[in-house]
Amino acid sequence: MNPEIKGIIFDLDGVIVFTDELHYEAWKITADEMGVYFDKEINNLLRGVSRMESLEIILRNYHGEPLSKGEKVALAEKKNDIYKKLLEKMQPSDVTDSVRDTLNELKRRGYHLAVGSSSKNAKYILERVNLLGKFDAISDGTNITNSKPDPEVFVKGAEFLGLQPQECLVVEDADAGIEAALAGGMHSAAIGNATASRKAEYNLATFEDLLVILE
Ligand code: B16
Ligand code: MG
Repeated sequence: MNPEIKGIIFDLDGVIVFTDELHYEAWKITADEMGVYFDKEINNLLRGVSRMESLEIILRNYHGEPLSKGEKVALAEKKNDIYKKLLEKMQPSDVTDSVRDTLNELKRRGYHLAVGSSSKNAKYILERVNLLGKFDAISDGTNITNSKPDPEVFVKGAEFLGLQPQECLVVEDADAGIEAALAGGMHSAAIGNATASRKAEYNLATFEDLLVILE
């Protein structure tokens, strides 16, 4: 237990919900149409990375005529249209009982809860899974200019909660997100993919482990 921690800022994709498979499907269709090689390993590099930066990573395997800024924006929009169609299928049962019960318990213990996500679709996703009302603040891709590992999304999240960075714990599944939390002067807890690098202050085996470190 760290008495300094008053707020928890959760990354969305890979922590609260698992939209990485839907990102993969949408990028795969877009890349296939362009004849660009794309697989799950490359998709892993896109965790926590903004849409346009994700496109740049995918285009490392593009060997055609140089693309203009407008063409790149059109490709990113095309991917997002496919992704949004896939998101329409999301429903409350896509959030595990473990996540829902843990959020409820953290709220009961008096913690302020926020989301800190690179996604511009964060609010829509939270609405689909009926979690929007659970968070006191949302900081997402619509209110930032620099994406993770820049700390901006979490610094804004702390501001929205009315807390100092050192009063917040960031929960992240991406190394870039843990680096962002460290750069922002926040406490950090890694889950899933981000645990391997051991960069975070805490490593969570399961989401409900949060209740142990915040006992
Ligand atoms: P969008 P997070 C991130 O969400 C995803 O992990 C990443 O793959 C995606 O490119 C990014 O959001 C932007 O998403 O295209 O919906 O704006 O992990 O930061 O919650
Ligand atoms: Mg993530």
